[in-house]
Amino acid sequence: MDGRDLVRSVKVVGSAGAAQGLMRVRAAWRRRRADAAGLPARGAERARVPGAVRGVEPGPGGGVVRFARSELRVMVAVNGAVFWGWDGATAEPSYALAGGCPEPDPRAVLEPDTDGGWRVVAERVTVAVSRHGAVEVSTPGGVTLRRELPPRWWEPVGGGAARWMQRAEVAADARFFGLGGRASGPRLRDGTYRLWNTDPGRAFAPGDDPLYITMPVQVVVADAATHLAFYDTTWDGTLVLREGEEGAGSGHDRPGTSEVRADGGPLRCWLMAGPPARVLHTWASLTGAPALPPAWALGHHHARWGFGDEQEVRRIVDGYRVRGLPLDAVHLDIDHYEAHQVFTVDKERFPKLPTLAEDLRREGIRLVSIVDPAVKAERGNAVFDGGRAENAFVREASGRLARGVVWAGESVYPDFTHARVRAWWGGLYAERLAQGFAGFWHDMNEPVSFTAFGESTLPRSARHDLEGRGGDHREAHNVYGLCMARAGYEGLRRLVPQERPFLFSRSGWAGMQRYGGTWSGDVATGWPGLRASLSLVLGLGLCGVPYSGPDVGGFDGSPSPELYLRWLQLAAYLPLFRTHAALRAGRREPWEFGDEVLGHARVALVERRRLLPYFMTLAHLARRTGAPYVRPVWWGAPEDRALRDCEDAFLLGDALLVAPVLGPGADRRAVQLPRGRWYDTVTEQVYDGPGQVLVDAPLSRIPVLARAGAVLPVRGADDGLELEAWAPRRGRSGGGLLMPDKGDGWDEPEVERYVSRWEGRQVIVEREAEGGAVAPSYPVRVRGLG
Ligand code: NBV
Repeated sequence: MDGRDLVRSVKVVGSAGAAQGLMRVRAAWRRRRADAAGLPARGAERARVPGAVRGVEPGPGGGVVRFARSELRVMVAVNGAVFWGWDGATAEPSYALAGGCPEPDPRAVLEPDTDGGWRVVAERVTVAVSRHGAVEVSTPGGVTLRRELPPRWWEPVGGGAARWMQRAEVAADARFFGLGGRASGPRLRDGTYRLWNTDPGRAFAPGDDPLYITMPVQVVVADAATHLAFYDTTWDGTLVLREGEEGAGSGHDRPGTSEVRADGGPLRCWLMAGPPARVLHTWASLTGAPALPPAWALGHHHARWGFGDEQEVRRIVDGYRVRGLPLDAVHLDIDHYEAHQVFTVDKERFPKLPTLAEDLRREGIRLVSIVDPAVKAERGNAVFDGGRAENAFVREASGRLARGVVWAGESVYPDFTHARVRAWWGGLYAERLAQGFAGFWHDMNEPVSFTAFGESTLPRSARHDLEGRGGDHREAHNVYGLCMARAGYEGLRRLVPQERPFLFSRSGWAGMQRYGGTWSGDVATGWPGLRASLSLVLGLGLCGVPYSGPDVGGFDGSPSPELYLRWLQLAAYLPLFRTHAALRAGRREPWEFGDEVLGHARVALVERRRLLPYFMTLAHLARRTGAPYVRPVWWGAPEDRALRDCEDAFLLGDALLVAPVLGPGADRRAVQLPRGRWYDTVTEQVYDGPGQVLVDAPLSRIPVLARAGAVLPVRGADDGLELEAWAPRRGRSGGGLLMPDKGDGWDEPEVERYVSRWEGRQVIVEREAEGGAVAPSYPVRVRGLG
């Protein structure tokens, strides 16, 4: 920490000190009073189960099965996804679904099953409903993927939201993934996972759960197939997972179990099965295609809470330039606001922000602004006054504005679940654009209100519009960040229609990928934090959110030079590649860790820039197919159990396998390889999978392996496109894709398909075209020829 950092942090802590302390105590009491008055008292409850089957009513894609005390709607959609909803629950309204409920599959019909049950037989799945309401989904070959036992409800005798519980069984060999961004994954071990978006309030490590993004989305990988199950309720809940055991008691398998409990909301579920790529494709067709970032957002970003002023930003940018380190974006945190108020600028420290932005833009560097949802509740604050005139802020049940406390002091919160409020908020980004910002970083949108005790968010009784349906924060909390992202995204689409919005958000929910990405949040500096970073990116990708990344170096404290370097080397292969740290944390510029680290960091940064066309192609593929850029190593072979249990490596697209170093002192590491031949991309040494191999991992680099036959687009020496091809095995062929992208805008590039094959003693790369293969129009470099 330098002298100026110290002064700044003392100022912040000092000002946060007494005044904020008092505010937080008041806010905590206010919250408690609001809920005491505004929430229905939890009185006596009546338990209920569906009871016995009474009859059916066939309908499109399935139908309704009636039970003594409930009814179950089952529908198989044309995209192969299965929907079921109890108590009359329909697929809509839903914050997750993109284009509404998909069309039912006309070929799927409800027919009687044995034992008085019913079943729907479709092309890819069979859904059997037992006469007491168990729902079993199996493959066409008859292997059970998931068996949901009859649910249970607890209804308040005096009326109100019913709690419910649904227990499911999966294969004994199954592994669980997903549930949003979890620090302890990617494989979710036995335990209880809460479904309530939460700012942990400090830098988090793998033990911290829940975090900013929770989703009732689980990806289950088993020998028979992979499936994704989504319980579409936004209410607070928990998921208890327990892996099964093969040959457990007297040789019988014990199935894996998932038990979901929710405090309310509809009991409804979507399930899609198949190979991982198809599962994610179906999920994206249901919840929306991931937003396509502009090309610059796939480069390197440097952020900092507490840049101080314009001079310091320029000093850092110069630091990158003079050392030949690629830089594509600089992020300004809340300290560039006037007194921490959103949509303002501290004119003393940033007197000419638009000029700074323009100067940076000339060097190819974009400015990104943090955007916090809370608005300082003070007359004269234009956003507050404007929002009041719009009746935009969340109110308590009493009708008073719901006030919380954030950096700027007592604040109010826009109700992003209201279309009119979203439109108003989206318009405010005009001010940011006029300041020269090109991208947006949504923070504190769980949403956070600092509090002396109790939960640091809005009162549960606070009222929300919920798209006109009306409800309270119990239902709106988990989608607050999602709806804020929608407001920002749609605002930017209106304000700059010719550009792709770049937005990433700390909190969110199923479907958030439609509006942008996310980042790790305040990951703790330390080796466990580094591991958590990868867990988050992998888990979110499997939940349909392909663009994310950690704070390189960790959010707090000071990483050792080795840790910093290993973090940077990993993040160079993650979609969001951003260095960031807290106000009082140590420096994070690559030159602050000595010459050796600087040299190796340069290699990682330059390599990332070289891979940009590949990243851009992966971004397009994510949008078209739902496949995340960063995939677990089991992606192509979920039946390989050793891969399923491998958590310390990942596939970047089809071509690369990245094996980061996640602990100190390594100079080699073990890598679990999928089937096929792999080349170390630096030494070109050959490894054959499947199986475990030891590879070199000197401080200078992390192992990155290329798949034999792969063709990937990269940036050549003269900045033009080049194709890098890795020799296929003799007698085999390979290939790869390129989506030529203009960097921004809405042109739909055509997919270019390349094939690699041996011809005599040469490896040839050709482009597939109508009427036969043609020579590529880019230079080709073949590697791995030994
Ligand atoms: O805006 C300040 C920080 C930000 O740097 C960080 O990335 C966010 O996750 N923000 C949280 C609020 C303060 C956290 C202590």
